[in-house]
Amino acid sequence: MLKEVEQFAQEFLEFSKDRPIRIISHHDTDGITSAAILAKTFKRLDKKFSIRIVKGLEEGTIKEELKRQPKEVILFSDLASGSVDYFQDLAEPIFILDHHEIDKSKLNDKIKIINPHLTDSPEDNEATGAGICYFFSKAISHDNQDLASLAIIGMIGDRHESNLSKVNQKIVEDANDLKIKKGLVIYPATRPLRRALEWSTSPYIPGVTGNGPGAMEILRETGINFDKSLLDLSEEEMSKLITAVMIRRAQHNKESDILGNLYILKFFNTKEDVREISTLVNACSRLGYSDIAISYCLENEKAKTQALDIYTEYKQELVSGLRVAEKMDKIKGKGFVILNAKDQIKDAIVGTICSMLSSSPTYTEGTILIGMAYNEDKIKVSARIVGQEGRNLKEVLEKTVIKFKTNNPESIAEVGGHHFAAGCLVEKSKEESFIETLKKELEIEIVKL
Ligand SMILES: [Mn+2]
Repeated sequence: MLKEVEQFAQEFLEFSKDRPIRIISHHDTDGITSAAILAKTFKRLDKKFSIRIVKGLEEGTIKEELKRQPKEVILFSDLASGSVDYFQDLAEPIFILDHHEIDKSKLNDKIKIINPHLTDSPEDNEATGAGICYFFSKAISHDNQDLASLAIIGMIGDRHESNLSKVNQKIVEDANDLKIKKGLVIYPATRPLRRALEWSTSPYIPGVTGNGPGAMEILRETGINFDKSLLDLSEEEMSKLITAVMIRRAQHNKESDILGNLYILKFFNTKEDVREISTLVNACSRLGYSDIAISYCLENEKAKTQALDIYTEYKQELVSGLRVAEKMDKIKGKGFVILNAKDQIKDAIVGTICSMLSSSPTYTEGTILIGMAYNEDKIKVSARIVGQEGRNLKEVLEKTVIKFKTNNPESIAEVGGHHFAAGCLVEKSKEESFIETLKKELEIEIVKL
């Protein structure tokens, strides 16, 4: 893939010689770090550019952006592979750095693209949007090697760290400031454990998560100093703590859920846990402050203060959202739970709330959790599964939407995601009809098992 990236970079530089660049990127951590890498790269080249961050690429957005041609050069990062349908009659080439699934048959010579799925060995080349942007940046100049840290943040954001592909391994080697330590995957690993344990929602630790005295108790029991961070622990202390957490999670006794690598980076000149940075960036962007998220990634001091404020607000929002979700009336069926929060939980966090609930011991493995929240005239639907086994959620939602559309042909409902986390948007006016279809689909799937 790296050879192809080099060629792509040459072609891109040639084509953008006298034109400003328009970067269009995704609103999650991977997309934000992608945009930050590109911004820094073009700044260093003294090139003019602008950035637009979007939740998804809708037809309207694409049309709007293509109007900027031929004055500007369009570069998509961490998205657009799923939108090749809209790129069939291009007058000018567009450039894409992305890792999402793609339909090869719809490519044409106006679509300039780097995507691991299009290479000879997709597995070796498995990378995130930020990873691909990093290779692009490094192909332009070796001096951009310092941007590997941003690619690492994107990698954690998209959860690529548990099984590093060959190219991801390269990024890890390039990131000079990165430290990796095996241990309990509670974050931030850089802060006092009494706090980190209390705030740990993933993994969820019964009696400790959200429970200050419980967090102190587990530390007392293991003889660990309250103010030590995970990073400070000796091997012996780490294994004692792991045992104590495992005992409290007896019903979920899978080591793989709580053990892994801790990633520590130097950021704003202090050691930071990459999981924490990633969550913070994601929070800022999802709450509508993608500009602050990008500036924070570029280590702007003013943005740091703002980003930390937003992050605090976000954590409070999550805690109150969790409370709402726990108290709310739910639609329960065999193997599934639907939380229709309407306007009681923000659409931006309903997916995160479902993820948090899916790691709590309230529900049995394999249970499908569906969260629904209003987003103006639409409803955001998020599906998560408890544990790591069970039905393919993207398929469940896709089948639901197909059936839903036979009764509601004018609906614009669209599904995104993957096996363990999927979502869709559907018209608010069709709420009842959608829930009915969804329930039927969830019940059918159970019969098959
Ligand atoms: Mn991504």
